Amino acid sequence: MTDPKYTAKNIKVLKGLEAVRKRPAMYIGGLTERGLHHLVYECVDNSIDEALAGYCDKIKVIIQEDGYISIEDNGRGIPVEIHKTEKVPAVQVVMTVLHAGGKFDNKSYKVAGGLHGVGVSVVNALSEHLEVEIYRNGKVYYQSYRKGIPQQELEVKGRTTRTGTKVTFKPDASIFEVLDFSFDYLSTRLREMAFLNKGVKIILQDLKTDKKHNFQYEGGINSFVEFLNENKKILFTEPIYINGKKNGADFEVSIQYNEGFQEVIYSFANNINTIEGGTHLSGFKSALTRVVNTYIKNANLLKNEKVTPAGSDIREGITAVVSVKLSEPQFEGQTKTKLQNSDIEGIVNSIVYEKLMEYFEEHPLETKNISMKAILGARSREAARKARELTRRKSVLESGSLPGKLADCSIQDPSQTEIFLVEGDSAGGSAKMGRDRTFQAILPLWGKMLNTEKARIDKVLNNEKIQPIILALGAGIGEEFDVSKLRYNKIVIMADADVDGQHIATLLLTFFFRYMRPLVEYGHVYIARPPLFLIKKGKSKRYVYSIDERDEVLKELGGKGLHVQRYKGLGEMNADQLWETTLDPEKRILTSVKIEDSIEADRIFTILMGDEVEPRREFIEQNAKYVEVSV
Ligand code: 0RA
Repeated sequence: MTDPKYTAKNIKVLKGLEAVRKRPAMYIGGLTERGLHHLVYECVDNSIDEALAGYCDKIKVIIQEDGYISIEDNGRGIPVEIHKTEKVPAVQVVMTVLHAGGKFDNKSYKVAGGLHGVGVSVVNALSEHLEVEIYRNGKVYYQSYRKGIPQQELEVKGRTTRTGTKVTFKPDASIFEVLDFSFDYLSTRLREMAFLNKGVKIILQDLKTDKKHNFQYEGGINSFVEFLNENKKILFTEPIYINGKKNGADFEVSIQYNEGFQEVIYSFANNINTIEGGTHLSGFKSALTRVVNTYIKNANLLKNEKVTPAGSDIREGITAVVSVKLSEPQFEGQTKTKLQNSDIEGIVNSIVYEKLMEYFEEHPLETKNISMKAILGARSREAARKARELTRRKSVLESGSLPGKLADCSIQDPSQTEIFLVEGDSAGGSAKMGRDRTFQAILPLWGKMLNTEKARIDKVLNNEKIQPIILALGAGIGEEFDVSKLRYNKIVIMADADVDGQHIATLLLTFFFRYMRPLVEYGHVYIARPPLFLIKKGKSKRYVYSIDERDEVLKELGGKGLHVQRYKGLGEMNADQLWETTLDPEKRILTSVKIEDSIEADRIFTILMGDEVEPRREFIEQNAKYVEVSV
């Protein structure tokens, strides 16, 4: 410790850890559920890198009973040799120096260091306690840390014949707002990792509940696509699989069509979900369009008809997963999830063009199905355009005219305003009278709500229930939807607290998710929660919002002179009551609808609104009261 150089380094390390502890959210994207689980992914990413390098095929994630979680792999083990410049074992450098992870190896590409890619030292800095065990050179090495600070030198704890790394940590309770690891949350991402890294076995176990999942997919992204289409009616069984390697980039795509009209394409770069797309996705899309149109032309499928399928027609009903692995991914965009590397576009385009042409030659039946579907898509787009023009003449999508039933608010600044979509005319009337008209607008909904999961855009545009919503929100629909034109900051769905109310709320959510997705992604959508009961005792009254709360309040107030009124619907409340319970920002309960994971959300909407009855029944049974928040 008297070596001055060593001390200086020590100070540098402490400064690094301090920076992380000072601004933790900046490193892991939040301190709630998301940030907490990010710690786990950071560790798993390192193990996945070891798998990509070909040295590891098994990763075990175990939620412990005492707030700890462990991530174990059977890779080579983090190096323990003394680091040339830092003069301590390499593992200690990896654990305590920011971004040190990648400096010891020259793997061609890796996951870690990607999106938030901050390195395991950040996990260490944000852990109350962390232990690392390394199995390497026939020995078991051990070191532990508190808040990132080593508690002893790396020591040999025993002998072993295996190799690998095990990291066990307990997140710092003084930093995180949430400390419970969620089996379901981890499950979704780990399953995705297993799809994207064919053959790697990922085990997730929760010792608190005895739940366990084993993810291992020899089919890789083909299995992923089959999973995504699980509850849909497919056009052909075997997914189309294309892969290729060029200039150090490894590309693969799996494609399967279903009878629906949604375009579901997930793209990944180095296992990171590129939500905003990028060059790999656009390379794929343009090649697909070119191949299908070439086939349609050569097979003379259009005869003399004057429609040309556009890319979006060709992608109606497609489910695909695009995955590229490359050495130096560059990301751009609002959430840094858009792949930027320009050479990838051409590489992907040429691989897909060549191999899909080949596939089309060998699979005439599938090819004809895909092409005919694209032609149908083009025809319906033409019909939609006409429908849109009709509605446009009534200036549906242009600025200006507002729906007749809308009771608008008086202030203009959209960041301050709210709109309530109210089911039922009597509730709509009470809401209009009870609201604060300066910032709250009311749109009563009437007519039959369309299931947009099963409809094309032309039908959606002409639906009498949906049209006023498009008009009132003022931001367009579908590909033309522009969230910056939104006339209100909060869009609140207000429906009865019964099964019918739930159903209408789900239909509206489905519509928003499919046709105004940014609305949901940017967190503008809410569901109002009207009270279920009013409990009166003498002059005092209490509104309660659940059965449990009712029982609690009844106990609290005691037996005598209590009067309990049950609200069957919003319509039973007068204007004042509606204000007090459901409109007043000070008192109301709103559930925010957020998409944490659009892959999961897509599956949920397919299950809830699609053709297959059995999975819907099962889902509703299992998730009955969570339906509204689970996207
Ligand atoms: C750098 C070099 C080597 C392995 C690793 C890192 C490594 C890191 C982690 C993190 C979790 N599990 C891991 N497994 C391996 C290879 C060193 C060598 O043997 O040449």
